[in-house]
Amino acid sequence: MKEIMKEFLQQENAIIVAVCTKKTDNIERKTDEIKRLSFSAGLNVVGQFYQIIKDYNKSTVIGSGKVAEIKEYINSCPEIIDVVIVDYPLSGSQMKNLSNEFGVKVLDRVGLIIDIFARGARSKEAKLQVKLAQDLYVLPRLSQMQGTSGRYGSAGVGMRGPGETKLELNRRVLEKEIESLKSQIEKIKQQRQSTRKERLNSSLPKIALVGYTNSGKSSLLNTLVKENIYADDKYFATLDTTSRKLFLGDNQYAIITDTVGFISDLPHQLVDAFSSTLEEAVDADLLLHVVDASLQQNIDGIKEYQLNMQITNKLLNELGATQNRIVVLNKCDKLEKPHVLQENEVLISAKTKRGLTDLVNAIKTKLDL
Ligand SMILES: Nc1nc2c(ncn2[C@@H]2O[C@H](COP(=O)(O)OP(=O)(O)OP(=O)(O)O)[C@@H](O)[C@H]2O)c(=O)[nH]1
Ligand SMILES: [Mg+2]
Repeated sequence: MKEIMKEFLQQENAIIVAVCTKKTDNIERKTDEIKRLSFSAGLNVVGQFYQIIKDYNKSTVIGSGKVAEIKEYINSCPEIIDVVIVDYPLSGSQMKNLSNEFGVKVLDRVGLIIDIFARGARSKEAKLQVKLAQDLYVLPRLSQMQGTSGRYGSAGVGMRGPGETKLELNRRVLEKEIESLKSQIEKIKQQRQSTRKERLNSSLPKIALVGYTNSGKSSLLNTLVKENIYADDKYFATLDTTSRKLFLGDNQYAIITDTVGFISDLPHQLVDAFSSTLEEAVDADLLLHVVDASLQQNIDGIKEYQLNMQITNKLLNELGATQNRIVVLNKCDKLEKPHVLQENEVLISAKTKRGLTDLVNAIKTKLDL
């Protein structure tokens, strides 16, 4: 009966395990974020656990007591559990050990984020980049994943998208595929650079929308250019770069670009694979750093939206983005208390359109128009 129900629903059931290693880690935020990531990967979260790690267990990361507790839950749960998501980077052997203990597939945060990207990739370039990220993720784990009694061999979370068949491959073939993907991506990059030159020649100033995932970048672009680009209440709704012409009044225009969102611990495989897209996106005259200002929860002395800003700034620095920026505090319609604006900040709502005139004026000032 359980099997019939599951086949009917076609949604995988997951258990999530939040792992805190630092005093500063906030369990609630970690749990909430891994839950949202799981939801964005189409998973049905049926159980949640957490562990604060002091003495790190080399073979399973989480302690044996916690492993036993989760195992017990899986065995007694009326639902069939398909996957356990551990919010910690796992090596191949740790994945294998945990998977053998639980009797189900085990995925870490990196694998989960790559899976969300794999589900969402639409353009040829995004698909190649995701496939490269998947291959880079699987390569050091290949033998262990193959050795886990076929648990990773089937479809489902962690196995979907452009890289579906890779577990049948041997190491050498996978390495060759990685080289081929890199050269295909490089070719597309060169093509992009020549169209970029054409765009630069058009001499319009360039603006890039950057920020934490789900902050409202695509919604803002839609509001500004009156379009209907995909925006959704889930993580990583946008994976492709979209550019539009933005009217700033008085016969003045700019090119505005929306791109993939950031998150804490964005897998380096994804940053590497998407580097050309990310670099191009942030290579603008002006950055609009979009922030979900409604995330007001206090996390160890700092508000959640400020923490997201710090994470975005760190990633921007790593990408070498140093240019002018405006901090766009979005979702002000959800704010309960008035916000005291700092220098370079604009308060808006992409939903209700509040503050848009202030934003356009700030853009014009920064661009010297
Ligand atoms: N209340 C409110 N919701 C908003 C506002 N702007 C965006 N949202 C909602 O926030 C969610 C995320 O919006 P997106 O525009 O997809 O966010 P994004 O930054 O493009 O996200 P990714 O592409 O996933 O990185 C959607 O459900 C939007 O409807 C706003 O001003 N107010
Ligand atoms: Mg988006």
